[in-house]
Amino acid sequence: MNRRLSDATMRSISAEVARPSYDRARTKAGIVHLGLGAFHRAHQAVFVDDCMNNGECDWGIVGVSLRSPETRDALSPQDGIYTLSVVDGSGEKLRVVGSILRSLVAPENPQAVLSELCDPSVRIVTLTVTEKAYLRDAGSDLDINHRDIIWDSQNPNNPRTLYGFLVESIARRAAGGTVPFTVLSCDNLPANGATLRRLLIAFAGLRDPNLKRFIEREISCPSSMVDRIVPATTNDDRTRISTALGVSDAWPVTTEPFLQWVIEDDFPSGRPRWESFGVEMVADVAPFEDMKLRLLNGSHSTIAYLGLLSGHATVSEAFSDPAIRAFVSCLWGEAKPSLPGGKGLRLDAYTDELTKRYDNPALKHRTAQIANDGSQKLPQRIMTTALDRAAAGGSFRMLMLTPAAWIAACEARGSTLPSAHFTDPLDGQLTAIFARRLTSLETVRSVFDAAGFANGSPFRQAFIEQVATHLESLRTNGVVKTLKEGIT
Ligand code: CS2
Repeated sequence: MNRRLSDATMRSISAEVARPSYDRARTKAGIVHLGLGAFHRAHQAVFVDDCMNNGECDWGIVGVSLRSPETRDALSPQDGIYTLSVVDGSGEKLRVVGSILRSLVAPENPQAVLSELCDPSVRIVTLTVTEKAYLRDAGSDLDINHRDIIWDSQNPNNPRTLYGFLVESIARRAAGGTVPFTVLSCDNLPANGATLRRLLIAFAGLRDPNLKRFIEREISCPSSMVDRIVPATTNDDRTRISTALGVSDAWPVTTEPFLQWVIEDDFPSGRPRWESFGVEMVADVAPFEDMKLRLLNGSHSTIAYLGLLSGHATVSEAFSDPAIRAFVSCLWGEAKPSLPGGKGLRLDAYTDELTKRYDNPALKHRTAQIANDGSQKLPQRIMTTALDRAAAGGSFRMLMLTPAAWIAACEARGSTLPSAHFTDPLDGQLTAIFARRLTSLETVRSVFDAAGFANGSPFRQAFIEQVATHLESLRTNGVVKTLKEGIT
């Protein structure tokens, strides 16, 4: 199939496929998005497409990849449009999304990105850059010794990091009398807006105290909780979806029906009417964020590592393993008392729904995909939950099985798992630790040191001992026996 999906061919695709009702030639960009991955295209871009379908056509998106050109290379010949495929046991629904107007690759042309960010029509910058792009040190402050942070603080016109781009464009807009944009983090970090703001201010302080004060005074960074499970697109997805369309789509995205976005309503320069399409605009996102990070993401990482150790390639496969399923239920039992509940947050209903979502047989969400970057994810998914439980005198035994499974899965790479099956920013240090063939206790202590887990907490030693007990069991008895003993 040679004809590509594009503005021109969109008219000829199967009538069953939904598509933009607005004229894309008459749209304008109001949002710049940093981190143009599949998640953004199955989540924020869909809500914006809803708003554009409803007549709000000046909120189009300029998508920016901070690293690789693949998404831009796939989308540009298609005029930025792509297919969203929503799957569950009952079938597949296709929709062409038109909200991404153009895409850029930051390392190829940082000036073009700065110029989009300085466009007065742009009033919001959204981000899905993943945990590690926030460049935090072990104490969660800005890693001022990171080479890209040093570069960006000395080369404002040629940035590499999200901070370099944001701070330079904020400065240029201020100098030109353009209203500031709102910066909306959509990453899985606790208090993502406040965290981003703190790091942004720290970076600005490296450049100029006046700029730092300007950001403190003028820049709004609302927090948000985003939720939708979006597996990486496969070639099977490309072929199946292109066949259904009758034209070829080089990068469709496949996802589940579930979709949630909760946003702190603080947009001084305006925003789309997202609330018309199910977005919850609230005063405080924290309870939603904690619930999602601790119950969804915490169990997701757990299923990923236990699944990998048990030979399961996808979440639905791992979750139908009775030992893993029973363990996850106990893990939720241990995590829930750390959450407030109430205020419409019904924790049992939430985990019942999660059970259904994980069971979705049509979603081929690879355990190896979720396993990436564990050292960056476990602090907010597992450690803070355990710290809260410990401080309240509660149990953290189940929770500590997740870091043990993470360490065991990292250790298994190159033997029972392929060597680059998943990756982590700490891989260099982890490989060196494993090469020393240490006892479980020494291994866990070294990994906690490297990752900064529970740093400064009075419970750190108890955590290390509990993780070591689980790791020893995983090493000698395997997953099934460890889980059985872990939940009795
Ligand atoms: C997952 C998340 O890959 C991962 O780490 O846990 O991407 C998860 O699928 C989303 O947060 C769901 O909203």
